[in-house]
Amino acid sequence: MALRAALGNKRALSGFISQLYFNSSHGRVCASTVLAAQQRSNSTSSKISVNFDQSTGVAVMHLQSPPVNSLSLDFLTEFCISLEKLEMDKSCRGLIITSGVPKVFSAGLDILEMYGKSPESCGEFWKAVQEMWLKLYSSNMVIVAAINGSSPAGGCLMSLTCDYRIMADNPRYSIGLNETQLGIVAPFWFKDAMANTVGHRNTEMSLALGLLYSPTEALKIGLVDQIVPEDKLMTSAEQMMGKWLAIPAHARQITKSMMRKPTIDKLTSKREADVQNFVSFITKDAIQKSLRTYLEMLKKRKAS
Ligand code: CO8
Repeated sequence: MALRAALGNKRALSGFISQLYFNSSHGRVCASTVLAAQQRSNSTSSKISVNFDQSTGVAVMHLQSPPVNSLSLDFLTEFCISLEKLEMDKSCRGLIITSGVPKVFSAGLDILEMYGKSPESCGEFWKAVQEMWLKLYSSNMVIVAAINGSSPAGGCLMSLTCDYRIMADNPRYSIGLNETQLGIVAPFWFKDAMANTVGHRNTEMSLALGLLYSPTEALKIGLVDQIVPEDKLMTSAEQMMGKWLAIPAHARQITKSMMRKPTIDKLTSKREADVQNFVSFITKDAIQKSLRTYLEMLKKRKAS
C-alpha cells in the first residue's frame, strides 16, 4: 500500500526511497524493487531525457528542466530513478551528463525548496540531495560531465561526482561552489568532493569567497579537466568516454572505489545527523533572510 501511494506522488516516492535507504543495510536491493515497480508503470520523466546506445554501452542524459535545471525535489527524484535504471542495466557502462537547457548546466539546488518551507519538507529535500550525490559518486559507470553552461553550487557538486569534466569554452559560463555568497555554508561532503578534486588550499579559497570560475580559470585549478569549443563538447565527451571504457572495468571500478570510499563512508555514517544539521541551519531566521535577499537579487538582475 505504501509503495502504491508513493508511486502516485513523486514527493512521497522520494520519501519512500529515502526511508528504505535509511532503514535497510541493503538499501540498493530495496530501492531496486521500488524502481522495478516504477519501470512497470507508464510514468515517463519530464525533467530528464536519457538516450542509451546499446551498441556502445553509453547513455547520454540531458537535464531538461527549464529555465535553469534547478535541483528541486521532483528533479532529484526523477534523476535518481533514471540513474538507478541505468545502473541496473549491466549493458550500460558509461554515462554522459549534459544540459538540454541553453546556457545553463544546472543552477544548483532549487532555492525555493529551502526558502519558506517546513522543517519536514527541508529534511525530505536534503535526503534527496544526499541520495543524488551518493548514487553519482559511487557509481560503477564511467560518468563524464559535458558542461555546456553555468554550473554554480549544486550544479558544480553534480559535476564533481563525475569521473571527468569537460566544459564548453565560453567565458559567459561559470562553475564553482558559491554557497557563501548566498549566506549559506557548503556541507562537509560538498567540501570533501571539492578538496578531492582541486586540493585543500584551492577549496579553502573557493568556499570561503564563494568563487565562481570561468572555464579557463576552472581548468587552471583542475576543477574541470578539459575545455573545448562548445560545438566540440559532445564529440570530445564521447572520445574521452572511449578512453575510460577501454580500461578493464573491474580494475577501473576498484580503483574508483578505493579513491572515493572514505569520502562516501563519511557521509553514509552521518546521514541522519547531516539532515538534522541542514534543517536546523536552513530554517534559522537569519538564513531565511539571506535566501530571500539572494532571490530578490536574482529577480533584480533579471529585470535590469
Ligand atoms: N533555484 C531556484 N530558482 C532559481 C535558481 C535556483 N538555484 N537559479 C535561478 N533561478 C530562477 C531565477 O530566480 C529566475 O526566476 P524567475 O524567472 O521567476 O524570475 C529564473 O530561474 C531564471 O534565472 P535567471 O534569469 O537568473 O537565468 P540566467 O540564464 O540569466 O542565469 C544562472 C542562470 C547563472 C544559473 C543564474 O540563474 C544564477 O546564478 N542562479 C543562482 C545560482 C545559485 O546561486 N545557486 C545556488 C543554489 S544553493 C546550492 O546549490 C547548494 C546549497 C547547499 C546548502 C547548504 C546549506 C547548509
